[in-house]
Amino acid sequence: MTLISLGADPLPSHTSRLREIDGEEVVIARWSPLDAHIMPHGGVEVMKRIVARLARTPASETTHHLAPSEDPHDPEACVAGALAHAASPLAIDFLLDQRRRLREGLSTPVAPDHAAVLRHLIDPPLIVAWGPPNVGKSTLLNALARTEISIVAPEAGTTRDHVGVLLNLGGLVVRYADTPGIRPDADPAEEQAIDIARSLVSAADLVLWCSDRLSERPALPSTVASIVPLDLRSDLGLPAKPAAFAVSARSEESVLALAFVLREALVPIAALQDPGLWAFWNA
Ligand SMILES: Nc1nc2c(ncn2[C@@H]2O[C@H](COP(=O)(O)OP(=O)(O)O)[C@@H](O)[C@H]2O)c(=O)[nH]1
Ligand SMILES: [Mg+2]
Repeated sequence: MTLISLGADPLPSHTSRLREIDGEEVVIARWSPLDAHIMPHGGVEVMKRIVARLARTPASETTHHLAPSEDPHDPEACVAGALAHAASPLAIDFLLDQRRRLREGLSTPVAPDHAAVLRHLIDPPLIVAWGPPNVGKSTLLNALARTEISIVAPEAGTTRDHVGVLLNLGGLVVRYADTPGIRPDADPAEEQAIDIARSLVSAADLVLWCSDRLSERPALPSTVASIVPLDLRSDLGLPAKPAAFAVSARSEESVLALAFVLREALVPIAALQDPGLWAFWNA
């Protein structure tokens, strides 16, 4: 999202609408006769294209990323700031509704466990795949990125704390880090990669604990916030005692089902449907 000066645009102040700019659907909210926020539903690449397109018009970009919580005494400004840099499309409606709740004087807060996970709408949570080599971890990432779930910003350095690939899992943008897997005869370069993987696991919001029908799930190197055990390459068969979510990269249906499970594990629908006030500026 970006804040721009639009010049002579007919959209009245304090209104918003859906528009198409170069084939991309965007929400435009006009705050004053000269300024508007543009919220593309795509990722960073889409935003870059829109900014480039606007550069060829009388509009000028005035700033990126209003910092949230700039003034905790002005919750509406905090919501506008969070809207400006929220990573997930799912955040837009939820944050806009917070504004309505503020205006209606609602003071009942969202449940504390919901408040914690809703933070993921603004700052993409980290998913790390951990498991032995050759069970299909990298292929799974490719499969996730090739379905309706898009890669949002493949190049490094495009967001704060960017690690891995940004994926849009049905409206929730996540950072996804693939890891090489532990090999007993690892060379020094592999050891280094495994050390990095260990530190990623300890920083993860969710670990995909992977194996396939023939392999064991390797011990996790640290405690983690949340774990989803996976049996990968399920089209080749399942373990004798299946106790995990079965996925085959060859089945788009199972990959989409996994995306839903991951989204639900990170930001459950119940949190999105919490009717309370999400006072994240006080957190
Ligand atoms: N049949 C089948 N083969 C797969 C699947 N996923 C990966 N593979 C194959 O398994 C091998 C190892 O996959 P890879 O993603 O490199 O494993 P990683 O080392 O865990 O990242 C490759 O030959 C893949 O083509 C799957 O879902 N089904
Ligand atoms: Mg791999």
